[in-house]
Amino acid sequence: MITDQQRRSLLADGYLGVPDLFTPGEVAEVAQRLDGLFDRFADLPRASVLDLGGTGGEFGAEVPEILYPSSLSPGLRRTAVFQRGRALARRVLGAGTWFRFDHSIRKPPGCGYETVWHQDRVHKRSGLPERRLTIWIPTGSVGQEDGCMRYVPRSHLRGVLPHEPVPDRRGALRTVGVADTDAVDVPLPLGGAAMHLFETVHSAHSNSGESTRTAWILQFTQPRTVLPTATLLHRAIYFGRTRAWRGKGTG
Ligand SMILES: O=C(O)CCC(=O)C(=O)O
Repeated sequence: MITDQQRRSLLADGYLGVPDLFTPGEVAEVAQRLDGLFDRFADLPRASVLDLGGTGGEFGAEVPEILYPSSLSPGLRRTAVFQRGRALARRVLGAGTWFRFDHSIRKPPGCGYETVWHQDRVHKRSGLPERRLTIWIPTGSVGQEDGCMRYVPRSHLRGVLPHEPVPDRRGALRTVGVADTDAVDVPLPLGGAAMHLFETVHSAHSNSGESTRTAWILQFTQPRTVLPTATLLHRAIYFGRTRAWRGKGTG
């Protein structure tokens, strides 16, 4: 768990790196489940997969992303990593905090794509006032060369900033005018996690290393509000499209 001082630092700077949130065994359980999904990436429901690489690249080979992996492999929500992540989010955001979304992004060795600068709030569908905490959990140690996260300190205090589409990148929206020199890298050992707030400007490095970089990313929100019709509809369509796959014994 995090200390009072770490909580204050997260709320003041908009991000926090914690080196020792989980044991290697706890992370290994998550890694095994995510690997099982990435191994079957081509067979996953269309609604569950994206590729964040170049528009001309081979889908699934560049920067594969799985949406709601814990719906496809429900055992993920029973892991110590999920339980502790949720407890941490409640400690940071307070009562009424609930799990909103998870995804997993993989960068194969030599992946030349950085995750572009952005604020998560820009991708928000509803106009509801809410606070969110993202917990980014790598399945191995990560340094700059492997694709660790980086943050612009205190950028969450600047409101929603202008974003622009990125030519030749699938679906990417980039915060306008961020300089790399504004940023702080957050390398992590195995068992560590990086976390940030909804408005914090962040990105992740490309993976010039020799290991596959996989991260499980959990988003928690507060307060728990009635979801708007469009969001409910979107979720219903997603869960409808993935129902058949969920029955295939992924635990
Ligand atoms: O894992 C990555 O490359 C980036 C993750 C990220 O930016 C996010 O979850 O908002």
